[in-house]
Amino acid sequence: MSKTVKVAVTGAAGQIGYALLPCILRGRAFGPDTKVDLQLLEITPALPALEGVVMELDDSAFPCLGNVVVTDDPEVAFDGANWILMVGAKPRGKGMERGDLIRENGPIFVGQGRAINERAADDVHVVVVGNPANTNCLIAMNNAPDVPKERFSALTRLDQNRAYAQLAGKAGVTVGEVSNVTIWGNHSATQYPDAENARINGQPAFDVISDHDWLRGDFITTVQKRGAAIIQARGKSSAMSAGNAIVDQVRSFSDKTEEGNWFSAAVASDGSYGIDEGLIFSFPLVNDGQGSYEVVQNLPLSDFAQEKIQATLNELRKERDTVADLL
Ligand code: NAX
Repeated sequence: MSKTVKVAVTGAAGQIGYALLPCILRGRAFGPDTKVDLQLLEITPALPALEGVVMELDDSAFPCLGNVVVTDDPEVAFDGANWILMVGAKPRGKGMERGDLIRENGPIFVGQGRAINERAADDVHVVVVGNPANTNCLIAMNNAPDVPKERFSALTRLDQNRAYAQLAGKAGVTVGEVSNVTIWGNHSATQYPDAENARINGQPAFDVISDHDWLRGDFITTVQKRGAAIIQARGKSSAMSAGNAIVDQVRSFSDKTEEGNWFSAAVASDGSYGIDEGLIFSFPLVNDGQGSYEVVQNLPLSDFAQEKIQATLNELRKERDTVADLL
């Protein structure tokens, strides 16, 4: 193994953790020649289940697997971590509103944000998955003032992957022929999956797919509500596709973006497209492969698109107000 990376995963005994850890250890996230030291965080009652997951990791004989730490202390889990994948969060209970969930999970990200600030490696990157992902990320970032804001992102890659799959299916092509899809805004039902700037085999998606009502209607709502459709069908929320998307997002923040394409992730706004600075908002991004990324500028946005973006922005502003005391 040529190098070692320390990866902390929170909520590691949950169902996404179970799908994510093998993806990482098969070398997809950091390459087959990188040894991965895992630092797995859970709440105390879930530690026995997490021990069971570690037994399965051992039994998988992954050549990449280095040391494994199992803990219920964020300071231990984040110690020297180069990547922190924040999957752990309380699930939305029956009758709970989104606002209740935000207040329920917010404090977790205050404590864990502080632990990142104190203990993580200087080059740490953080990906927040636990919902409400954008606002949890905002809280963690604001409680880790010594870590550059650009190192924090919330997961909207699953939404992007869902949008790729929908467009490919409609056009009768493979997902590899789809590009330039953007998820704007919040990882929630207000997100705006943008087909107006998307391409299929290099051509505008609106030229390739003649059913424009679908592009402006069912395409958007299918992506927005895909999580609920999976729960309806499977009785459980997305886990395999979520684990896969987390690895995709890690890669996108590590590798140079393919020429002419971009990827979506929710990051601290730099004011681009009129989005409030510092708000965690999903944008089209390109990575230079040298450790920094930029928001793709000047994408044309129709009145329809602007209205959608305004709606998801309004939701994120409201979420920010709900947790103002935690920032
Ligand atoms: P699970 O309930 O299976 O697992 C969550 C795990 O987090 C549990 O094992 C729990 O013990 C642990 N946990 C709770 N509080 C913790 C804390 N303070 N510190 C450490 N661990 C803690 O949920 P799972 O299906 O794995 O989903 C995890 C999170 O991802 C949820 O919040 C879910 O809503 C969110 N999702 C986000 C997605 C995204 O695209 N951003 C998509 C998938 C997923 O729905």
